[in-house]
Amino acid sequence: MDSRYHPEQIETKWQRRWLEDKTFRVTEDPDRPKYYVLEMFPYPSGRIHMGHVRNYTIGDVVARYKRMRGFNVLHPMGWDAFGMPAENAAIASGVHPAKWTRENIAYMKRQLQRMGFSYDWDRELATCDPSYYRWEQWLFLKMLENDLVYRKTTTVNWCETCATVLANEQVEQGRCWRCGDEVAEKELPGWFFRITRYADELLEWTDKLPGWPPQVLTMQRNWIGKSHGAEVTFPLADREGSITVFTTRPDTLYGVTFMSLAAEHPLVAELSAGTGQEAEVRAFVERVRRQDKIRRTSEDAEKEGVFTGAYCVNPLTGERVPIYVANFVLMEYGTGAVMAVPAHDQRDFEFARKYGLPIRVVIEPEGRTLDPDTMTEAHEGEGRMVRSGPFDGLPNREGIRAVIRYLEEKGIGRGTVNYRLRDWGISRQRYWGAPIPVIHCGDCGVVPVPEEDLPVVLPEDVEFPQGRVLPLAEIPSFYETTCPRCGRPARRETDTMDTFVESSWYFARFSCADHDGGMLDRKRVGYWMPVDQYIGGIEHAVLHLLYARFYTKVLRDLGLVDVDEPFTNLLTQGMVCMETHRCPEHGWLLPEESQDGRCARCGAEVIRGRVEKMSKSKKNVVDPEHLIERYGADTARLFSLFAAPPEKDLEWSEEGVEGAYRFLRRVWRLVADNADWLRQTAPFAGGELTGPARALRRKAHETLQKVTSDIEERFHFNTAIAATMELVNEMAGFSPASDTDRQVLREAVDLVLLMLSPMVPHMAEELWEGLGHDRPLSEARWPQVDPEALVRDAITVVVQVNGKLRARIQVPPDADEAAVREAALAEENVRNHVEGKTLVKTVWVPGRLVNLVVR
Ligand code: ANZ
Ligand code: ZN
Repeated sequence: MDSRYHPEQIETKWQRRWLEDKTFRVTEDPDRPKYYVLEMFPYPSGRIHMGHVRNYTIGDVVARYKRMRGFNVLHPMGWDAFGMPAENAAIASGVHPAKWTRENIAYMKRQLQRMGFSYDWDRELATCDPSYYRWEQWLFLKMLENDLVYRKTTTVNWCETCATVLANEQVEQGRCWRCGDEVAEKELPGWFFRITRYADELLEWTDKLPGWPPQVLTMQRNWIGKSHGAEVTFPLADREGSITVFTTRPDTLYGVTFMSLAAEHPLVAELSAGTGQEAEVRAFVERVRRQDKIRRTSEDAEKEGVFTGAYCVNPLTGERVPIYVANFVLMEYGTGAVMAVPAHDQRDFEFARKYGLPIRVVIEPEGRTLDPDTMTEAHEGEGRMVRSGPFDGLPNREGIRAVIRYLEEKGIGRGTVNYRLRDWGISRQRYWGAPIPVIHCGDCGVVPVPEEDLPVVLPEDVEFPQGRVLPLAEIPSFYETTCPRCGRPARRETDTMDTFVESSWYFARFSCADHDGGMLDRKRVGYWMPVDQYIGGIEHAVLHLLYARFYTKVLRDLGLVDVDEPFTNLLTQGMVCMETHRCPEHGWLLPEESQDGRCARCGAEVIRGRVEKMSKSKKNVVDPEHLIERYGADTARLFSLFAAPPEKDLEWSEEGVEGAYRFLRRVWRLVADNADWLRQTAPFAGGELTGPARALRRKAHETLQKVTSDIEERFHFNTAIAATMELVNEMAGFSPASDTDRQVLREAVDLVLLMLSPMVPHMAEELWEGLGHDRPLSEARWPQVDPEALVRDAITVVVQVNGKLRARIQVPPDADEAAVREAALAEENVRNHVEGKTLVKTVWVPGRLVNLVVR
């Protein structure tokens, strides 16, 4: 065996072998326990980045480890291949999105293979393939039949320049996040998934997912946002009609001093007509509708409004209440109308102060009297009801229930539940997505594409004009069709589906990726689902995971899967971070553009910035490909596992990488340099041991015990690796003097290779083979701790006299202070220092040290 470590040769060799032998291909085997580990599949952007390396390495260690533990492991990989970047690339360079995507997939697949990940490539799928999205279209039709999809016209944010709908998050101060042009509101029909029908179940299950990080569950709960409260009807003053509000605080009804409507509320125009406020209201409404909703509702946003000139009546007090339009009220939530209680709601408080509206305290906190004139903020907390007619004196929690009962009796309101969750709008006016399989007919209306006509294939043989992408609505050869029902000319739907739809079921499809008799092969899905361990970024904590959970429930209710939830355990890995570097002249610098603290181009002193998530925009990135070329995949893997526990952020450091590489070289040499005799020596198989051999064997098995529990219980690979490093150190310092010693070292070498094999599989395989094993490590089982090896029959205790080291003694591990003192005094060197003096005190640090204080 070459005594030098050559990762590039070893890695190519083993990667080829795994691929040729299909080592990691799996089939369903009812006799073996299954384990399904899945990393969030990537968008094929072109090249993998360090975030992928980290995510996929973690998953790979889990997959390989579980395999060694005897599980039948499913570990698949695929491509989340539809989406905007492909179209942006088309706009920028004229290359077809399909071509761009497929080339990226090929390139990234090679990169993943160079990392040595143990995927079953036979299950690879790309969501842009008709063989994938045809089933998505099929499910769309099933959902349509079951009233889980509907079409409605809504007001959307529309960017004319980009010719697309923008999500609220993509509108920044009224402008498009991409092109910066002003965003308009537009009435547009679109397709919606009825996720709200599952709101309660999605919420309930957040309490039944103990394998998920609690903060992710909290984010899911908040997103669903279930609020208990009441709807209360306020009749309009001086005219017919009424306004219904949603409130979570019916106990504050007596404190209402005005009413706030959303700018989009249908009554706004009517109420202000003829009041003299008309023009002002119209101007305000127009301005507010341009503000983005995230900002409108953020706590620190300026509360603004305008009086409509009209009044309504408080149904409990009969008082007249002025009606305002306010920017912080959203039409999409509740009823789009808020009964304002400035004494007990902070937004209303700020609004009232600004516009000089009255504040009336109706909830008095324990032991305090609130004065509306001097209050500096709303009292949103608990208290007793005051100035509330028949409810005076009630604790407000009870008051909520009492007021609701009263409203229901009088027929002016009712208890209700509200969700923040909205139905999922899946329509995108984009080319590069899965076509929505319906046809619009002038006579028959919306007609589903017949099942036998699926898939509705995205036309790929289109010429793209320079500088912009063509939506399907501009491709007549696509949309011109005939009605499947009446045969007359009709028009295909030209919206494509949100790409989150594809990622909502790919995990189930991996169970049976080649199935063409249906969307899912029930038997195989039954064997593999749910995913036992899902691993991915926290940025998907809300939408992707919620949609995937929703879809799983839909699939279940349509009889396609048997599980309630898709992912039993979830690990959200931290970010890969790195220091940023900037030149005053040349801006952000790549790591290699800064040398010894100076800009490589102009020599100016580099400004070192914060450690931040690696991002192209700040150039604090390292290309995994360079890392692999320079050190090999095993070093890249080991570093990303060793630098931090998986859920924490990882700070990239060149020294850390060097350290990982050095360690691997050290292991390599330890085995290679001794390969000749190691090969001839059988691993120690039990029996009496003494001295250093015994200690080494104990260390080896203690390490195995720790590594096993670090991986098994918490996926704390970093501490597992640290323990293995310690063991390797001890092995390097051990010089075998007998056959037994050699057997002990041989056993320890085998253990190290077994323990390292999930993390650095190439090197471990190569050394394993070099030692003469006839089966590869990929078939090996995880080793067992030998309890015998762990037994400690003596521990070493340091003996000091007046703080100076005088001896080291061996005592039984459970020896108490008296026994240790006695043993210490039996040592000659200790006796010499205490004889003739008085022992005044004994300091005993159990298991480690005894200090005899004498005078
Ligand atoms: C009166 C009141 C008094 C309220 C009080 C709060 C405190 P959550 O908990 O998020 O469900 N609200 C209702 N619809 C709204 C809308 N479309 N836009 C903005 N705010 C709206 O919040 C429910 C509360 O938010 C409701 O209870 C309402 O204000 C406001 F001391 O009603 B409350
Ligand atoms: Zn028709």
